Amino acid sequence: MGNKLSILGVPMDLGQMRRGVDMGPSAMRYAGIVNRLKKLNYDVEDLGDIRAEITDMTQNENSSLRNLKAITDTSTVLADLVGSVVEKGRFPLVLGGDHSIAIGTLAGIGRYFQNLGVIWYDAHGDLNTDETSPSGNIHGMPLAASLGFGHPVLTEIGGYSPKIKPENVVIIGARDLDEGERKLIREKNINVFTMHEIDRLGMAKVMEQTIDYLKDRTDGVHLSLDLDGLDPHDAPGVGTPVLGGISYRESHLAMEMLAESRLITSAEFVEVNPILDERNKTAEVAVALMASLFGDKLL
Ligand code: B3U
Ligand code: MN
Ligand code: MN
Repeated sequence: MGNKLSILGVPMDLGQMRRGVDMGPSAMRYAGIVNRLKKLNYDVEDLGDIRAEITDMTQNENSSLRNLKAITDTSTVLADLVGSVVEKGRFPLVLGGDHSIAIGTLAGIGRYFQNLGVIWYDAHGDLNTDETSPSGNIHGMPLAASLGFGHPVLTEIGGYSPKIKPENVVIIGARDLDEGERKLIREKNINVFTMHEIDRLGMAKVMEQTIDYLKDRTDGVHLSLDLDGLDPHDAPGVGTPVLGGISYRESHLAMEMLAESRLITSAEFVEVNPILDERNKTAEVAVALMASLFGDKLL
């Protein structure tokens, strides 16, 4: 990771049903992300928010892919912008928005790497397709779409597919997987550290194994961090909280170990919903984790 960062906000809330997650980028800015990173001696450029499509959610033309057109249009704009950040030799730091934005982020980054690794830090697998999704919510599909599975309108965003390979993905924190997601994980042999493994091994071992595995086989690693990967006690401001999650402390350790590894080449922090939050706590947690990811240490 160099020392030039570009922050890009994506006020998208159409990938799921709870309004308010479009205010995530503002909440993270309010929690001080720009100054925090400047203090760590980064050259920080805030590109502001992209214009996300807005639509009346009651007008869902397709209940197995809700708001498909609006999400596709926004993802295409996002992919181009993220691509231009990479071209300038800067690190893209994307602030969501719901997790559907990862389709655009990965579409923007994927073409610059032969073997892009992905760390998917999340309570969920986000490995549904329009055929397996129980909800039709696209924020449950971005990892599948980026791997090339699902509806072609989603998998072809950015004009190529797939963006990433199953063997370069590591999911951390999973504890709510749908049947179709489990099947895909088994079929494609996707690496998953569920909460069971995190409890058994401890976060230090989980991150050691993740880093060891990815460092030899990838030429860049994207961190896609869904705040619902954390326990809802630590990150209450998310649309689909799942009990029994990763703690704040474990998450800091994970980010610090990633900083030490110098593997991460792009990142996004998603699903911060200020309307469901307690006094902006979840945005503050997100900002604290970003600071650790970018090398903040006590000593
Ligand atoms: N797997 C479920 C629920 C879900 C996915 N991502 C979130 N929730 N945040 C689905 O709707 O696909
Ligand atoms: Mn997610
Ligand atoms: Mn999630």
